[in-house]
Amino acid sequence: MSIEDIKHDDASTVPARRRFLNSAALAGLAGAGLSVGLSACKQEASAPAGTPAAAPAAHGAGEYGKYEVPPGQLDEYYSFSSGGHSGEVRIYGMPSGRLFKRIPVFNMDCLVGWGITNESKAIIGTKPDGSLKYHTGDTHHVHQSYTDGMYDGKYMFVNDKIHGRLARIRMDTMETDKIIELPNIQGFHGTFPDKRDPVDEKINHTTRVFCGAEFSIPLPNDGNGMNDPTKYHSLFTCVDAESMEVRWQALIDGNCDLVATSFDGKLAATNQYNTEMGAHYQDMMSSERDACLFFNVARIEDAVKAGKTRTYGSSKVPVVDCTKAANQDPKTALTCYVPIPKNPHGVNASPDGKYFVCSGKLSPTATVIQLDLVLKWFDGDLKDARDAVVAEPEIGLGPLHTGFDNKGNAYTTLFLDSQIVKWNVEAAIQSFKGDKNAKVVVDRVDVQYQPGHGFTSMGETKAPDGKYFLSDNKFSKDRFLPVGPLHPETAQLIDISGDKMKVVADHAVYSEPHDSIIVKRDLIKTRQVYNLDDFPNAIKDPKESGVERKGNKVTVKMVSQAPAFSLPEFTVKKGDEVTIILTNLDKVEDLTHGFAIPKYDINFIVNPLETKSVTFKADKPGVYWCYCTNFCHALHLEMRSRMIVEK
Ligand code: RUQ
Ligand code: CUA
Ligand code: CA
Repeated sequence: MSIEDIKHDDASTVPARRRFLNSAALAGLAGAGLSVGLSACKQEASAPAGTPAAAPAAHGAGEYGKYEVPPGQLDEYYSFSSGGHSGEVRIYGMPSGRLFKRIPVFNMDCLVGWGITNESKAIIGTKPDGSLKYHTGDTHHVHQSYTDGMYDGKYMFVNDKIHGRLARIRMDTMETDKIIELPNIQGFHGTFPDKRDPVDEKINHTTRVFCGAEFSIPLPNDGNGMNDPTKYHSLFTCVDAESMEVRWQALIDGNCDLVATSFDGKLAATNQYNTEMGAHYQDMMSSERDACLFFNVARIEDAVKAGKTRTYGSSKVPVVDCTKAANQDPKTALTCYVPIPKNPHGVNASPDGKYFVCSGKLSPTATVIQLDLVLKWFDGDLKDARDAVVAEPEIGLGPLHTGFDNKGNAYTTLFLDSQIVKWNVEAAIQSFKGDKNAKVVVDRVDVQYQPGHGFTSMGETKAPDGKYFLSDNKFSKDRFLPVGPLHPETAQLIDISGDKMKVVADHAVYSEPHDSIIVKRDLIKTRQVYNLDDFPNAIKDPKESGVERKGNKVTVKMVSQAPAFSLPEFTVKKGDEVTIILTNLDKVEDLTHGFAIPKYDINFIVNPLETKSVTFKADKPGVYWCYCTNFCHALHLEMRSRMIVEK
């Protein structure tokens, strides 16, 4: 084998680190580094030169077959993933990694007409002139509603970091049904539904959603005091899961980042990386410890009931004071600040309900906080909040997010090490107590490259199944065919069912997923056809079709039944405000029609028995062929209606 062959092999067939993390080894190949190159090469000895190896040779092709889903078979899990600054949510099948659906949330989507139809505009929110208030969004954290500590298939909640909005997706249709904007905050990042009522034991399902604000702003943010640091604050927000109204907000010291909730409903928490309240990143890293901030939900709600609140600016939302200064006595305190090392990221609840785990980010540690000790602090029986920390193992560089299996192990993404580390929670606790023999770190596996988020199958319920970990990596570099400067991200599927973690699939995903959840398919029940009665404006009978005029306001009522719209043509006048209401009377599963109007920038779909409407100004005289955009029938191309706009 010549040096040329070795170089070639190193670049194309050793996917584990390839040239990006190990360019030093490659550069050294011609000289002293040769042995490094050769040992890496040996792994692939059986692969002919130039074979683009999709997998390390340690596992044969046959073995990978078991992670594939053959044609016609269904996946075992849904994976619901945030879409980052695409503003959407995505649904994948697992383990296949097949993309099933993109749910528009804060973005516009001309396939379904999200942001185009009147109904979707009303959900997204409009300005007084009827145009959309925002066109952008940044989704990070997707979580489902719970009943009895398990996903109940009812709702999914997702944040918009850019404009501070919370959206709800109903799981039966997998469509966004509510969006609200949180007052008094910026940088709404982590979000988590509660799992049980903190007061009423009988309510064993999600009733609240907690939201953490990452950026501090002057309160109120009205142009006053913009350079006065004492005016800057972050708030933690509680939203009612049913009404989607903000119940209360909590004024805190420092910032919020991600959010976790306890299985007993009593505690919600957020990790804080900026307890310094710095405005520049240097200031945000100045102290050795930041905090995990715990909220005593029942006490906060008592304070709200007792009227111990204030408001800011034009917002009517009651704000309780959860700062340290106002909460000196643990017995009455609303919050508990547990100190943890430098700029933590991520806080995750262990499935046994006992612990929250925070990752160090700038510290190579994970911090295990025992929840009953936090409650003990709130009772005045634990001297120092830091004593609620029961383990702080060194696990590697740049720890971010943690998932759990069903055997007491935690899996943490290590951004800087570009690895997933598997560690045992009880062993970490024993080691913290001084047991030198406790084996904390169980396994490590390289991922490609730099994982941000990671999660296990069913990992955020009380019953994780210990089968898969998905590593959502922040860089894909050379893992896929090049597609120009914007690379896809890599979602890597890791089999965690055995002692050793095994990377078993690379899935390319469009930028930029953050958090996801992996949910067993039998927990999700969708419907395939709408109910006509769900839509107050439904046109239930083709005979109701026609054009109604009131002054210059014109309503066009139409139905679709493959392969025709009920109005082959309709006439309006220049200057009319036209509302088209379209009901799809086809009730066959998967029989969706589209409706596009050339030059009027309109396109939307109607699913079986669904009704949608659009409103626009008929400002251009002429003939406009409205046509069905969604393939529906052998005569799909013939499915049209002629809009005549008279001068
Ligand atoms: S969190 S910055 Cu939303 Cu790890 Cu992705
Ligand atoms: Cu209806 Cu295509
Ligand atoms: Ca800090």
